[in-house]
Amino acid sequence: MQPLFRATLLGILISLTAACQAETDAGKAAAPADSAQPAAPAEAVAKAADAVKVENPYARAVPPGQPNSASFMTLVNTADVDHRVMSASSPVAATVELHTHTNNNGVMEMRQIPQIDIPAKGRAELKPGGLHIMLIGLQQEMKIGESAPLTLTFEDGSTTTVDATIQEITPPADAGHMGGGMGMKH
Ligand SMILES: [Cu+2]
Repeated sequence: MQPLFRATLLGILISLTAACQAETDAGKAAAPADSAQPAAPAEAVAKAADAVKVENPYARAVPPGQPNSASFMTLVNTADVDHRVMSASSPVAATVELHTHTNNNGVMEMRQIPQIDIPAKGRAELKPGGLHIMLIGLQQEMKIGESAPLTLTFEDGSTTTVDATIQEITPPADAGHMGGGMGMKH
């Protein structure tokens, strides 16, 4: 009885090992390349909108009749990968564009840019005289103390909506032509 029992046990062990091996092989064969690394898919499905935090969103108060304003904020990327803001929209303006300022032979000029990059574990500062979100063709007054909803769309299509506090913003002292440019050029 004893030898038979031992033989049976050994048989079970062998078949278990074999089954285990077969399962592993099957698993390997069936697994697509991307599930071979468990961490990768989790990273890939993390939305840009969840990874990028918006700090202190605000917008420039403008007198009635002014056609344009601008919004500013700090974008903080908490992820290990770069993210990008591709566009923005707001019910307060007919057109919303991503802009930056460039110094063109001593004259500060605004121009539209295709995207705002937020490096991995880094930040992008949108501030007067630099990167900003241009609100063109205001649909309502931009009154101090009120707020303007602003939706950012990232490279993966995910979105974040923030309320930009409307504040009085004086142009930087060294802005030169910029103060006029902000109001007149767009
Ligand atoms: Cu602008």
